[in-house]
Amino acid sequence: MEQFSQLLTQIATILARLGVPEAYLDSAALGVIYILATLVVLLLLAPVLFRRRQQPPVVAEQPEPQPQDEAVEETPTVAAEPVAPEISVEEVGELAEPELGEPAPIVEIPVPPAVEPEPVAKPFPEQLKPVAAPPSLFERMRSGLSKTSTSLVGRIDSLLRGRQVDEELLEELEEILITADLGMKTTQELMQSLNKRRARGEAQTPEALRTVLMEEMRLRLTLGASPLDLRQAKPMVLMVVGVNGVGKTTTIGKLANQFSNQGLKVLLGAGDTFRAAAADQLEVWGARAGVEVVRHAEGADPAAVAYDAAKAAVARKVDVMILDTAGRLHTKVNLMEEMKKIRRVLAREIPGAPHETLLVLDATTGQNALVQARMFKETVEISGLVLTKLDGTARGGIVVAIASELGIPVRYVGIGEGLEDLRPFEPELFVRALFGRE
Ligand SMILES: Nc1nc2c(ncn2[C@@H]2O[C@H](COP(=O)(O)OP(=O)(O)OP(=O)(O)O)[C@@H](O)[C@H]2O)c(=O)[nH]1
Ligand SMILES: [Mg+2]
Repeated sequence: MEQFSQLLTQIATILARLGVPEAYLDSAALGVIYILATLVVLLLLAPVLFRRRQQPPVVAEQPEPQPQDEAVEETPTVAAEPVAPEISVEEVGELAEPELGEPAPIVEIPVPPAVEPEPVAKPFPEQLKPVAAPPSLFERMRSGLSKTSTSLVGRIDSLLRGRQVDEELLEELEEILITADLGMKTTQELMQSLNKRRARGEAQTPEALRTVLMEEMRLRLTLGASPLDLRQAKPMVLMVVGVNGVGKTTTIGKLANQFSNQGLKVLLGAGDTFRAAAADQLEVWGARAGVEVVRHAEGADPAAVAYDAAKAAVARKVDVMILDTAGRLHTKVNLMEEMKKIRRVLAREIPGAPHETLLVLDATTGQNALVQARMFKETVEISGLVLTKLDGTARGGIVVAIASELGIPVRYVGIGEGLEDLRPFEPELFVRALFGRE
């Protein structure tokens, strides 16, 4: 109290010096003290009021408040979050406090970036993303042959597991080979070779027998195999023949794309004038591969298309000309004669043409493909084979039968509908993929 009256006296003295009349000195000094006291109180309260204004306005928007104990369960997930070191204990307390009793307060809290599940250090996601390596040729072939591999090699492996190599086992093996479309003739030849090698002391264990079988198949596939040589003529003329729906046009599209990617100039002839859609289909493939297509109207003479395509191939100095033809059965004499006429026209325009007549066979037809090939071979000259749709069949053993029985090289195999799914036939790769070992 004494200090207060001293303070009052000091303020009164200052006010007197400032010219305040003596009659008002006491009340003026009291007024000054009142103002000072108010300012001090306001200064003390200011931080609290300021922080309250910064609170998120979620409280009013929330529906039914939750019971206190539920909210208490949620609160520690924020307060105890160890990955938010930037938040001081004080701040966490303040943030969590008004949300107590709210159903989903955590969503509203401005959580610092370190709490996010996605790491902040992700500035160049595209660059950091691992690029999947394209499947190797082996992998591609293996997946294309998976059905045949399961039915043929899968069955052989089950047969050999835990068994001794004896007559009974060999009989069962023979049965598997025949039913996997290797055919009677090829199977018997294979078994004879196996028995000869067993007599020489080879193939005594199941594993050794598997290896010998693999070698014998590879031998048969390799015998007549020779890749197509595109440099034997310019323009090199390919004529593609076969029964309906075996994959002629698709094969031509894939070939055009591959040759063109190799830097060769390619031209396609739409020799299937039987239906307009056939030329349209070839044009789609031509556009995809970026190569030109010579076509006529529906119903036109295919020999006339062959003539125009040959002329254009020479004039435009193309490297490879591929002629599509309508699907035909070898039994239709007029259609087979038509094919001979096309060949004559081509030969007149380009010496030696067609340099390659590719017979396309659908592997899913199994032994039927072998029969078709024999029939075609009797009527026209066939210089190479394409076996399509191996991906869609368990009857891929037919390749071994065809390679060893026909004496015509298998040039390509189709293992899918994609542009890259036509592969030059490589016996070594084929057998390894079939037997599932790289
Ligand atoms: N899965 C698979 N399908 C193929 C393959 N080759 C061709 N095809 C499909 O077989 C069908 C017939 O193919 P096309 O090329 O039209 O057969 P085409 O011999 O020209 O038929 P036509 O002109 O009617 O005689 C199409 O659906 C192709 O996508 C292959 O290797 N694998
Ligand atoms: Mg076609």
